[in-house]
Amino acid sequence: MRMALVVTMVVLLALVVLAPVAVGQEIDKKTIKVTASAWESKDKGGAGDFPPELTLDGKLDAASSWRAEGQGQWIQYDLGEVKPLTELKIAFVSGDKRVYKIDILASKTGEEKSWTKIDDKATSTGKSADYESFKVGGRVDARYIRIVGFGNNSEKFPNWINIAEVSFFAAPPKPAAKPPTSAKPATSAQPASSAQPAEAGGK
Ligand SMILES: [Ca+2]
Repeated sequence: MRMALVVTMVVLLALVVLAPVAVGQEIDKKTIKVTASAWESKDKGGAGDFPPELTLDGKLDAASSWRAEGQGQWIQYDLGEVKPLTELKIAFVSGDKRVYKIDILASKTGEEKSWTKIDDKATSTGKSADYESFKVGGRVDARYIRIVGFGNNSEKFPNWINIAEVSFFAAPPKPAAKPPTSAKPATSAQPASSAQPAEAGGK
């Protein structure tokens, strides 16, 4: 009897511990706009065209990437509105062979002085060409995200930033607000959830 109880407790505990923690929901890439400081293109003598839009097409292969040469080249995303970002995932070209160095910055307005660095000289693992996760200090409210490249450790192309794909994740939306159709008195007063403290502010 007692054994059964223990087993039950262990199973319940495991269920609680293993329950997936919702980091965030992926933002639909079709709603994101992107631009960049520069990119490799045929008309500038490049091997092909690698504009920033190729980081939002869902394809991780090298042919579908943004590529730019030089320290400090950047790619910038506009999420359309300020969103509570929880995570970024970046897939680098030859990410299983190269360690890339990047800064990640966030802004609510995109204005020059509004940028906050949320990752300072972060590095990719050099072990995966798949998505790699970059935390954003727990959570950061941002509309614009800029990734700045500072080269990689390859011998042939150390000055390049080559990103195959980027995905953005935001905290789930708050419980749906009642549609403003009903003229009933507002019995469901605004829950205290709108007063979330910025507990996990970007550091
Ligand atoms: Ca791509």
